[in-house]
Amino acid sequence: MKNITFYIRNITKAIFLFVDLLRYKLSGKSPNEKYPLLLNSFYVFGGIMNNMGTKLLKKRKTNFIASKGLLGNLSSNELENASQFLKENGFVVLENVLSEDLCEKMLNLSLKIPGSNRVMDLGQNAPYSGLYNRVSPSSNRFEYDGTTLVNQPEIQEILADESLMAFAQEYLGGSPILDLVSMWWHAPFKQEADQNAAQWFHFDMERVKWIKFFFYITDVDTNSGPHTFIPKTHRTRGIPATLRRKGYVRLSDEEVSEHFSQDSWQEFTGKRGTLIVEDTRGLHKGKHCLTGDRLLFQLEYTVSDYGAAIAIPVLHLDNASNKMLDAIKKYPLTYSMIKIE
Ligand SMILES: O=C(O)CCC(=O)C(=O)O
Ligand SMILES: [Fe+2]
Repeated sequence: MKNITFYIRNITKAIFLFVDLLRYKLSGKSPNEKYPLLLNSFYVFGGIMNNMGTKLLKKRKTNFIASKGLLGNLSSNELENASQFLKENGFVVLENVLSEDLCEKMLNLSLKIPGSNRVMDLGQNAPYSGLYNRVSPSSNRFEYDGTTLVNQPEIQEILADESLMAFAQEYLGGSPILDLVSMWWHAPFKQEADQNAAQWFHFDMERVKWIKFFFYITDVDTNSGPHTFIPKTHRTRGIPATLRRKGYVRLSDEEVSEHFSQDSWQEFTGKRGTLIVEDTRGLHKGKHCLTGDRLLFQLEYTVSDYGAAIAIPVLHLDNASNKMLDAIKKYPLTYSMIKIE
């Protein structure tokens, strides 16, 4: 009886979500207040409503040139294999995507632009905004905001890259919209994994469908905070219901290992310039850092801006490189979640 009421209640919520997705498709307006229904439907149905929402909201594909840019060294066969691997496993690793020179420039940039501390669980550190102190970090995670980043020419090199858009589109099945630009340090401020710093396992769920590009800007070994993913958990019901139904929370290694043995966790060590493309609907974390540190740059592309409210980055035209300006002119939908002024 309890079970029947549970399903009736949640199927009703799924219907409300469907109506809201339809309303959004017709009006193009996302007031976001129905977003908790998307979360709820994921806990209960494990991605079925995300798949439906994707079909409904995805935009017609754009003609990108897949060989133009950072992934241009890969043959079309290699790109296809990488894409297939990503669909099957939820991640794919591509090495030497960023040049040494660009990584060095981004590393230097990270020490010149302001950012802020992620406040730790239990408030173990004080909030801080300013330049990063690599010698004496004051948080497990120090991060830069979207507006600061999109105005930097080094970052625009990556934002305007057509081969990344083509790769994202192949995965998403519709034209990609750039919806997150971020960069952060992992540092051994405290030796334990911090939940607030995304160092415990979790799934992301801000959109119906999205794909993340994680670029390592420093060399990453097992102690310096490698990104970690559990293969195939991005699939529909890939995360067991017992874990999903805990809600939008962080999960300890112990509870995750009851369902997925530690041997199956993919810990990505790699040289700077390495790119991990990942569907973070699957279980993942940034393993906490014990020694050294890690600088990571992240892009997210989505099929639709339906979902959680986020801060929209502002790009000042005076700061835009020619390549960036061309890309904005050519692909306005891709940059529709950046305010350009
Ligand atoms: O730092 C990482 O490797 C993962 C971060 C993450 O999962 C998040 O910010 O949601
Ligand atoms: Fe995450």
